Amino acid sequence: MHPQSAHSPLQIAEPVAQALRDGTPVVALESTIISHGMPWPDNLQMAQRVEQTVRDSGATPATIAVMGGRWCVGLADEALERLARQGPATPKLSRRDLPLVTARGGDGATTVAATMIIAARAGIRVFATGGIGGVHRGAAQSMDISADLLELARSPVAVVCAGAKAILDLGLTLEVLETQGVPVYGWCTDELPAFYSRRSGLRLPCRVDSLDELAAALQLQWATGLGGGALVANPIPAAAEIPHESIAPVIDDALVQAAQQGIHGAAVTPYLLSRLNDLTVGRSLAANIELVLNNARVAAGLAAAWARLQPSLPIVPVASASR
Ligand code: PSU
Ligand code: MN
Repeated sequence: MHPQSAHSPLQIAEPVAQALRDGTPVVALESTIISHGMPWPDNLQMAQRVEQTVRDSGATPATIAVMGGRWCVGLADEALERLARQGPATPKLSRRDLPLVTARGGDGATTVAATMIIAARAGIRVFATGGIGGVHRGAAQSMDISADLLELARSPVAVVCAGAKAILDLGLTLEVLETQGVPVYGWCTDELPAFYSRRSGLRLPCRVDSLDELAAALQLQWATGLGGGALVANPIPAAAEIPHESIAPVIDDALVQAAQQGIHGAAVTPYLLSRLNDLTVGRSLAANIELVLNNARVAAGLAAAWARLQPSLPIVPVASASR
């Protein structure tokens, strides 16, 4: 049985529900990256390629969004295309936004935070994205700290990402994760990756080189009641990376422009990503797509390792028709 009922907004698509019943690997995917993170039609292509990559890696993809007030886990092709076409016209939903949009029967694209909440409700433990939100530069003044970081301390989901987005203050982002007690695992790396670049110069407390070991750590975290989520930091493939020296000045320009335009709140991240895409003539977008695909592969492997660890469910005897 999965947690869908007349009183729950949760709506799990059949292939995902089937995989959850069977205990086969499932990977959650977010939708803000589609509607606010990339331009049409690259966003649709990216979303379809990520789902296909998850399938090719032996797991079932579950793209999550709010549609007509339903918390949809797994989107049909038409729904995915509609979301991609509408772009930023679909509101970006974080934890705070879920109750009212759901009550009004509205639509929304879920951020990392909102996707974690819905994935956890559906029983999905592994989620792939590009980069999480984090502590913005100048946060001492603006107090702009993504709700993604606090959600990582609450919802029991492992988030595979390429680090926090390079537009952020990565050092402060790690500090907040530490304060919140969120395990940050470097996947085959000793350093926090910097989204477009493989290295940030910031050392991580733990490096992991085995997905089985990672799954065992997650199992322990949840079985012991520690709760909360975990971050798996997976560097962008070397062939797709933009070296720190080339992207850093462009990010600085984009940040100045955002300040001049008075952009703030939830609009900051989408604004910066689209400015970077213009300023790098599409190179940042290409890197962003490659790192998401790379995260999808690792997440599918982790979901498989997680599935192997789960005890198989007892077979419920079915009442026999004959006596
Ligand atoms: N990663 C990407 N592109 C994105 C995002 C992440 O590669 O567009 C989105 C995620 O949905 C993340 C959100 O949760 O940006 C962070 O927004 P904010 O900083 O407003 O919390
Ligand atoms: Mn913010």
